[in-house]
Amino acid sequence: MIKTLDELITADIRTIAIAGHVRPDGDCFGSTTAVWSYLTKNYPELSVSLYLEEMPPEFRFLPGSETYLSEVKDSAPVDLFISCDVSTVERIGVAGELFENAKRRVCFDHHISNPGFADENHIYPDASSCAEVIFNYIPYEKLDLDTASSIYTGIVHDTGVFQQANTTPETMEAAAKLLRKGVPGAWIVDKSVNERSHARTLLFGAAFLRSRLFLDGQVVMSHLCLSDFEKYGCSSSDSQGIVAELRKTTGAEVAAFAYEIEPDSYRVSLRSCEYLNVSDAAAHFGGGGHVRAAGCGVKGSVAEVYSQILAVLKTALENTRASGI
Ligand SMILES: [Mn+2]
Repeated sequence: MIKTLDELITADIRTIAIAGHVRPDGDCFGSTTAVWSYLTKNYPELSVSLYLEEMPPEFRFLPGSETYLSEVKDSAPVDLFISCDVSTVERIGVAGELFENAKRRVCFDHHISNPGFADENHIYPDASSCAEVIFNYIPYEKLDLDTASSIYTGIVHDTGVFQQANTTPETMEAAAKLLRKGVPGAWIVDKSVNERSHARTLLFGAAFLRSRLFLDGQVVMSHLCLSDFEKYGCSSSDSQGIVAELRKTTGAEVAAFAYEIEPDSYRVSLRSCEYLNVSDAAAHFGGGGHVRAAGCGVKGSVAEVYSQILAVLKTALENTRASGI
């Protein structure tokens, strides 16, 4: 097993592709741009391409935001493919075909549901974020400010700004070391987490007004339809953060938030507070994620989505109680 990213760069490697997952989040952007930044600075002789779906404006301060690719233009096999924060092979975003043909495939991740789909898998379910995993593969003395800022961004996003249970002493130690490199921590949080358009504030409001309690208040659930996104001039990625707000509801162990991505096809985000394993619940629908944060796709009308999700959560809550966890 390698200990640093440098050990990946063997003499036979000329071309590298780095990729994150579909519907990228802050950890996906942070971890992939960290690897891209580190490799392009330290190995200028190599051809290093970064593949990402559209990067929203709040992440455009990250390295690579000017040069990333959203489609594969040259499908020649790459010598090394690096996936970051991708939990299953199906979730490799725009660079899927490059993964299939790559000569060597390496995965860095922290998803407990990751089956180890690459040739070499570096999966740490106890790490807060893939960015924290990447931090541990970069020699501290070689860590530059751009790369450090990317890692900090990934950690901030996957921990809900150090508020979630996945924030460990190791996470805080990594964050402290990143700040010592000069990372503008408060600015990154304001720019990429706190700031939002007024349209998005209205979208959040619509979801909050529609939220309801179920199962004796153990579950809080809401949804947004395609028509809502259209009404407020928002895209589905603008709904990120709604489920985390719902989760703050007093008495609710689980928050579920469904948003329509195609007619009668919903993406459902699940968050739990103290004991329910939402990764298992999401797996009922072919999804996955983490113990306290997971997601899945569910087809049907909005009423059907509610009934399917609530049925699985009801059983999961009953089984969890029965096993005394
Ligand atoms: Mn992540």
